[in-house]
Amino acid sequence: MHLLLTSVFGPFGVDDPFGSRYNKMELFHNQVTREQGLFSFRFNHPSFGLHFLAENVSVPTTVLDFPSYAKFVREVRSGRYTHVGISFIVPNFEKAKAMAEFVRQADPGIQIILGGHGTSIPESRTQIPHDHYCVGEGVRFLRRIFGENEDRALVHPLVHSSFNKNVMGVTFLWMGVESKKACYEKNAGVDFQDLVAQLRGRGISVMTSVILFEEHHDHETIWEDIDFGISLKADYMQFMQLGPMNGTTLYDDYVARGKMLPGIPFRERHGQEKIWFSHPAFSREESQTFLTAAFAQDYRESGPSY
Ligand code: B12
Repeated sequence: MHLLLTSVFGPFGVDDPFGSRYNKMELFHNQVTREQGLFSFRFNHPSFGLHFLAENVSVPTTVLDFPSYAKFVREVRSGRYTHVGISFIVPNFEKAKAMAEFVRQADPGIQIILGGHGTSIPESRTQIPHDHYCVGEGVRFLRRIFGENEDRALVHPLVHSSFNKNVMGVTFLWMGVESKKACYEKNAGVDFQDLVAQLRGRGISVMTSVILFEEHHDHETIWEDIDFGISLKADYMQFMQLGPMNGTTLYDDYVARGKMLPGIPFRERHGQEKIWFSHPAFSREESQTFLTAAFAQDYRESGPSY
């Protein structure tokens, strides 16, 4: 037996049948420093989940980390593999589907295992060919398939930092501030101004995150949250659109209230272009312009992130 674990194929961040130029496979250039022109960071983050899975099963495993389609095809055709595991998130549904269909057609004897957040949508189960379907944690799931001891201790692989491939301790903290209004229980009573300053004072870089197009936002109040986020003076500032995803209470609530817009492809549900639900105060087009304006405002006030 031999397992191939793969994330979805590139290129990313280009307009093609599988993706769009608004959805790059990068943290900073896509969702943090995107309006900072020349100063925008370019980082490549490995598929942690796959390296974690490979480290924790005994069956010989190869990881393809964001391969080209050609490389994926070559690997599947090598004849080495009895199982191919595809990891994907919802916006990459079409890529996972194309990959699984290729495996089926190239060698029907290979067992296909689907995993990752993309398995939370029912369409993955019904439209993507598979033999095994993993929702949630994958180590035990794979150990079960390969007849291994499910309770063996978990080992964390050594994953190099995306920055200079360093191996570091905690030097960076990403904090979900979400909104000035403390709409979420986790943030009630937190003095973010103080918290960010304390962490930075101890040498920890902080990224704060604010969610735009929450229900209480209109054309004025959205700026209160944008300005609040910027005022915290973190090292990095992320703005993300509210994005109802299957399996969440928000999604169920919006479906029940008829707020989900029909016909928006999965590849457009990523949070850095247009919202995919109906908002009382913003059209889809406005959600794109306000998001861009938020990033631009942060750049104007705070300068480049460093
Ligand atoms: C790191 C990260 C990234 C990194 C790297 C992603 C990567 N491939 O590793 C970067 C910055 C590139 C990234 C980008 C994006 N991300 Co991201 N990311 C994360 C984050 C914070 C952690 C992922 C992680 O490594 N977890 C740790 C590992 C161990 O867990 P895991 O990957 O889930 O894997 C476990 C299981 O899922 C399962 N599993 C996974 N794969 C497989 C495969 C098989 C075969 C099996 C059996 C099991 C299995 O087993 C693993 C071990 O238990 C998550 C949030 C979260 N808490 O998970 C969001 C998250 C995955 N990202 C998300 C999104 C939306 C995006 C973007 C679209 C955002 C954007 N607009 O920029 C882009 C993607 C761009 C694109 N072109 O596709 C969403 C996905 C939502 C969904 N329901 O699909 C998440 C859940 C955040 C959120 N709550 O919205 N992301």
